[in-house]
Amino acid sequence: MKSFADARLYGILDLGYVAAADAPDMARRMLAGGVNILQIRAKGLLAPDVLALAAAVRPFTEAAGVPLIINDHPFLVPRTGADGAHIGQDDGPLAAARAKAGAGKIVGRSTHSVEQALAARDEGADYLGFGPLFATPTKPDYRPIGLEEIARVHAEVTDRPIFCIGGIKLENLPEVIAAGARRVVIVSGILQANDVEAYARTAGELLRAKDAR
Ligand code: TZP
Ligand code: MG
Repeated sequence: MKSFADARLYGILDLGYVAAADAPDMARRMLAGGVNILQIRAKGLLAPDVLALAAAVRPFTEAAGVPLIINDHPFLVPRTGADGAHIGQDDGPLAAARAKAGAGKIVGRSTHSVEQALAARDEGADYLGFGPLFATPTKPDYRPIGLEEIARVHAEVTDRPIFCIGGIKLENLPEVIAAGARRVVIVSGILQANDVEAYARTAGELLRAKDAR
């Protein structure tokens, strides 16, 4: 598996946008476009269906050397051979998720403020989601953070990868990067692109260009 620390573009296979039957092929296209992490997010599915989906996607992430993360259901991680779990603010202590996911697995947490980011760091999250930066139909009912807090969260949390998320598209990615983001999650932008592979590749290039500066 490629280094998690090098990851810049985090893609989410969100079944709010993709039919389950199309999900493995969508995963293949996202990986061909170079997403560095792939999460399965299937809010409406029961655990057995998430398990089946993870089993179908797993060969693609494995071939690409990309970590497969399961949103919610940390207990599915050892059963599917996934690489980790992602939990939200309402999903209990990180240690409980880590115990279910198993030794050596990645556990990340969604955060919606700098204070939550510090708390997630302190409880040992392997990475943080930080957002939504902008209002987004993928996660309605959340107040957008805006761009100003990006610099502050990176100044305060320096020892954990931070993935900015929420309403990020190719159109606004340059300003998100200019505001201080090094890593991002793009959900609907990638999943609704005419050319998924090209969209992801362009996003990855924009993020890597920042490293070269
Ligand atoms: N957490 C914060 S915003 C968000 C999640 C899961 C959704 C991001 O989706 P999109 O479509 O890239 O705005
Ligand atoms: Mg959750």
